[in-house]
Amino acid sequence: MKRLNLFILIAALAPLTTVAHAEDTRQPASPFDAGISATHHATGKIVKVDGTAGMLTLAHGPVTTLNWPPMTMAFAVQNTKLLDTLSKGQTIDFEFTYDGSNYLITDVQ
Ligand SMILES: [Cu+2]
Repeated sequence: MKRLNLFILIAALAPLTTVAHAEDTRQPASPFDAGISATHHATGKIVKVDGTAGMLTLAHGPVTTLNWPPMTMAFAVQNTKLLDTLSKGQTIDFEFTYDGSNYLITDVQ
């Protein structure tokens, strides 16, 4: 019976390993899992504003809809004019989506 319980535990943990791997490569496990048109929400502190590249680097909190832990990463910004209103050290609530190649910020509150 113990052996069976261990097997069930391993089987239950296996999908988590897949999620962790997908997270490492910044690629969704599948379009369905990533919800290509889905909008995700998070809170983050601005680490870098790059107006030239149109990128925002954020130390963001967990993103439950993507099974993401807190991390620091760069996001593309859909409306780059937003970057003029943002500065390093600011904490923002933001929404983003995956456009097929980048995580793209679509709204900042
Ligand atoms: Cu991230």
